[in-house]
Formats: sequence, C-alpha cells, structure tokens
Amino acid sequence: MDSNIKNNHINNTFNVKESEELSMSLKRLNLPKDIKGLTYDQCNKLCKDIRTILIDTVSKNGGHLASNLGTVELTVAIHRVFNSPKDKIVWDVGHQAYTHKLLTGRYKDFNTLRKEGGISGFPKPSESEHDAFISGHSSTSISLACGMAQVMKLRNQDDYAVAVIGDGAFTGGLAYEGLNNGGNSDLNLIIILNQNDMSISENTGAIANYFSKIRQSESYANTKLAVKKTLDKVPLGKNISNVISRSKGAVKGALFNNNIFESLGYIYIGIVDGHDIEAMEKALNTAKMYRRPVVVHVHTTKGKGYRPAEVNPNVYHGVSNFDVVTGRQKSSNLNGKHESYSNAFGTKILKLGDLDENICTITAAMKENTGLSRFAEKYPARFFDVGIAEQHAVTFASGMASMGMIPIFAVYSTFLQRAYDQLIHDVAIPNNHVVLAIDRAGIVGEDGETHQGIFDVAFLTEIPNCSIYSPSCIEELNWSFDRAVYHESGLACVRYPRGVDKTTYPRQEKISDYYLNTSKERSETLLMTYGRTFDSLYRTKTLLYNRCKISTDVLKLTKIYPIPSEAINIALNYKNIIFFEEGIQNGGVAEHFLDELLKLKFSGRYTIQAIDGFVYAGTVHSCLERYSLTTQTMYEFIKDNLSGKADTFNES
Ligand SMILES: Cc1ncc(C[n+]2csc(CCOP(=O)(O)OP(=O)(O)O)c2C)c(N)n1
Repeated sequence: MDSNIKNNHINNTFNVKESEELSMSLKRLNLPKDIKGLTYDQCNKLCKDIRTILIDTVSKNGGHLASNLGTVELTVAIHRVFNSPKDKIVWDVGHQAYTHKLLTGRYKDFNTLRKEGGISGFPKPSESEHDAFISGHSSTSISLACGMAQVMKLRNQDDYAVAVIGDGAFTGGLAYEGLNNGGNSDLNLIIILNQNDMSISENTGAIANYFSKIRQSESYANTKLAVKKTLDKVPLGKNISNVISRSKGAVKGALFNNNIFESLGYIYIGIVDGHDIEAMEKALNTAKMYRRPVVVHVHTTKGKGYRPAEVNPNVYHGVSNFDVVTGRQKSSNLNGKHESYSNAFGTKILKLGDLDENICTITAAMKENTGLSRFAEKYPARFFDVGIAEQHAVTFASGMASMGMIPIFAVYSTFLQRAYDQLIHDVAIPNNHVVLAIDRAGIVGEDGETHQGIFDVAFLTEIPNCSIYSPSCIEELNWSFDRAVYHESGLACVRYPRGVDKTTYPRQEKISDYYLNTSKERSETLLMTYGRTFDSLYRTKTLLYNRCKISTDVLKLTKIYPIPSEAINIALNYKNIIFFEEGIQNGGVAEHFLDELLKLKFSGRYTIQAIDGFVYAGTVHSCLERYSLTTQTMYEFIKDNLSGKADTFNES
C-alpha cells in the first residue's frame, strides 16, 4: 500500500503506522470469521484502513470508487452478523463488493483488481466461495437470494440468503419480480436496501421519491430510537421467541405509515445509518431472528471518506486511474486530443434535436456515460431517464414512436440484452421506428465477461426488419445516425465502441453502406470486417504488402445488416475471403454473409475469425489480441491462412 496517501481529500485522519498495523491485521486475521471478534473501535479503524486501500488501488487500476467507499461499514457489519459462505451474500450489480473481497481473503492480491488474471471487479464464485453469485447487471439480487433461500428451506437449512441492493438497482423491474415472489413466502430472505439517493447520476423516478420521503419522515428518528431502545435490552440469541415478539412490536410501532414493504409481506427495519456498525449489527441481528422475509433499509453516503467522490459521486462512480491528491482522472476520454464515440454521439444528437422537435432521447440511468447530458440540459422535456429499466425503456420508446415521435434510446450493448423480448414484441412486430444508440459495442475490457458488448449483432440480426450500422470512425457515426433516423423505418440501430476514435485509415470521399479498398495488383484474397477493427485490418493489409508483398483487398461494411447486396456481389469475385468480427461468431455478420454467398453458389474458401465464448477481463487491446483482432495478430492469422492452407485453396 502506498503510505504517501495522506492528503486533504481523505476525510479521516490517516495514521500510517496505525494503518500498517491494521494492514498486517488484514493479512493476519482469518477472515471473514475473525472480524466477529473485533471491538467496535478496532472495526472503525479497520474501515479507515480499508478506505485507504480502496482509494489507493482504484487510483491505480481504475474501477468503481464511490459505491465502494459508501459500503465499507455496511460490509463489515454484514460479515460480523452473517456466516459466509453458509449464509449467501448476494451483491446487486456487484460493483460495491470490494470491501467484501478484502474481508474474504483477497487482500493480498487486491493490487491485481481488474487486471487480466487478477481479482475481478465484480463477485465471481470461481474466485472465492464467499462470492455467492456472479453479478454485473443490475437488479438480480432479490431473485437470486429468493432462489437460494428456497433451497435452504427445502433442505431444512437454517441459513440466510441476503440480497444487498442499492436504490438505483431498485428501479429495475426484476427487483420487483423478486420482491413479489419473496414477500409471499416464509423464507430466510433478508433484503438490505442501501439508499444513497444516487444511481450513477441522481436516482430518478417515483420509487426514488418514495425512498426520500421515508427518509425525511419523522418516523426515521423514531424508528432509530425505538429499535435501539428495544434491542439494547434484548440479549441476542436468548429466548428467541420472546425477543421476536418484543422487538417486532417495537419495530412495527415505529414503522413508516403505509410502508410499501410491509404491505408486500415483509418485516421492515429502517432507516439505519449504514456507517454505524453497531446500529447496523443490531438491525441485522433483529432481521435474522424473524426467520421470514425482512427488508433492512439503510442509508449511506456514496463516496464516503474521499471528498472529491463525496462531492461528485457520479464522476467517481466508475473511474479510470486518477491522481489521489487532485482527484483528476489520468486517462479521461474527453481530456485527450481524440474524441470519444459517446461524446460524438452526444454532439450529433444535439444537432438532430435542434432541427427536429420530434427527436427525443431516453437513457436507462446512464445519462453521462452515454453522452446525453448536453441534450438533457438543453431539451429537458424531450429527455427521459427511466431508471435502470432497459426493458421499460424499449417499450416506452415504442409507445412514443407509435405517437409519431422519433425516440433514440442510448444504451450499452451489454445492458440491451435485458430488453430482447421488448425489441421483438413491442418494436419489431408493430414495426415502430425506434432508434438504438448502442454504446460500448464490442470488447470493453476490464469489467470482464458480464460487460462485453459482443452479443448485440447476433441477437439483433435475428429480428426481422431490423437495420444495423457499425461505423468505423466518428464521421461514419454521424452519417449512420442520419441514416438510422431518417432513412430507415422500424428498429434502426447504430453501434459503436467504448473509447476514442484514433483511426487513421484513408477516408472515403463519400461514406456509403460499404467500402472497398483494392490493391494495385489484382488480389484473390478479400479481407473483411466492420466497426473498430477496420482500422487495424487496413494497417494489416499495408503490413502484408510491405513485409511480404502479399496483395489483399479490403471490404468494410458500415451498414452491417441487412447486408448490402453490392457487397455480396463484390465478394463473390474472390477465391479466398477472411472475415474478422469483433463479436460472437454464432449468428454474427460473418455467418450471415457466408449464407448469402452460398445462396449465390460461392465456392471459394471462407474463414471466420470471431469471438467464440465469454471474454474475460483484460485491457481492450489484450482481449482483442486473444481473438486475433489486432493488427499484429490479424497479420499473423492471415499469413498462416495464406501459407499452410494455401495449397488446399489452390487445389479447390
Ligand atoms: C441492467 C444494468 N443497467 C445498467 C447498469 C449500469 N450501472 C451500474 S451501477 C449503476 C447504478 C447503481 O446504483 P445503485 O444500485 O444505487 O448503487 P450505488 O452505486 O449507488 O451504490 C448502473 C446504472 C447495470 N449494471 N446493469
């Protein structure tokens, strides 16, 4: 750990010697078991130390900072009260589980957080038996915990399934499906609702308003007082039925009127100060004693303990590496000379919005990250943040489209997976004109297999009347949106990668659905791709010629689906086609392209190099390398293809 971290931004006075002792104790303790034996004073010191480790590590490796700083005490309390791994702790989204990782034997390797082969940024059962389930996508924890608690019951196990879910994740529809199911049961299901009033941006919607009202109500103070008074008198573990009836009365008496959770069949305990370990412990121990579904509602401060993150929790929700003293992120996309695709989309959509009052934009809790902030500011009446609710966003968009508006839903490729039925049933079948701005399409890197945007092309191309554009640079992104908004009908998608446009390939005079770059000498080999990998493929073509005098032609698709018929006719003239695709192979464009060629009796060689499984964490470059999608690896792949197997090719 970097012992130089003694700066003003860390609110807690940080004592290096004390911290080193505690780091030692993090190493020495048999965690999570031994945490139960610490005094509250030791716990509080440990929390300070954990915060320093979090800030230090995330400042170097990037990751989710503010959410983790907010859940330090909460996690300590959870591990003092529950017995992981017998009790199952399910972290919703999983981006706030760093302290859990530190407390469950991963301190030593924590410096590898989010690195290839290192500690994952999300819970991962293959990494530790304490990670009850993988996560990454929001709002799954209640359903998972429900399922686990159900099995505990079937097996007569007196253990607990604990869902830890934020108020942002609580805006997702799946949370309500789980809540509905669990409330009607007698399971050992404990839902810890962590309210910090933030999703990535400020939490939005009626539920967020409702939670604020609960918090502001006078009963907040009353509840705290009543629970404390009752539990102070109750020796835990003794005469449990008495304890239950007494604490039940007290808790119930102090409930918020018409509490939604009570109405759905849950015992409700709250609101508890999520930074007060003792109070948390008491609330959780009470919850355990009921042996039926309980909601423990806690309040925390996102970014707690690091001033820049407390002041701007949205900026420090997910960060690249940053300077601890200034708080400045080192590789922020917008600071460099290259423009990010998200920012370019933000500019384009603003221009379209200026010219056309029918244009409106939708986000599922990702306003800043998808580049919609400027549109939201300028046209608040035409901007909609619907919460973490991708399914609703798609159907909501289709409702708007049916009334003549042009809705543009900006969404990460990975989260669009949530809305598959809505795309088919609510958009494609009625053939409503909904535009999807699919950000983070392709490999995203360090967040790993739950976040890679590698499935959208395969699942979208299965939907009738869906058109898809995959620009290779920002000029093409602008062109693609003009096409998708005004030249397509039905479901129209533009997909683009995470990060900035650094492409250098020579631009076409006029952008069109496809682009053919031929060599001076006629070539029998056609290299194909679309999207971000085109720039690398173009370099590969040059490399092949310069180093080996191998001539190849390159065909890039900008409109990738339906495949432009001219592109198919061009490809028919070649004897050897190699298609590189930054996406899952099954159902991808390369396979569809081959289908079209075969219908026209293509008899040459056709090779697909695409992704054939889940892509685990690494830098974007190293993930692309694994699938031969960088310049150097494409070069090697093509050389192999043309040499060893060239004989077969010539014979055919
Ligand atoms: C289905 C889905 N959509 C979007 C996201 C992106 N996302 C990650 S965390 C987050 C906000 C979560 O807010 P909350 O649950 O309150 O946790 P906090 O970070 O505030 O602790 C969002 C929108 C996601 N993980 N999953």
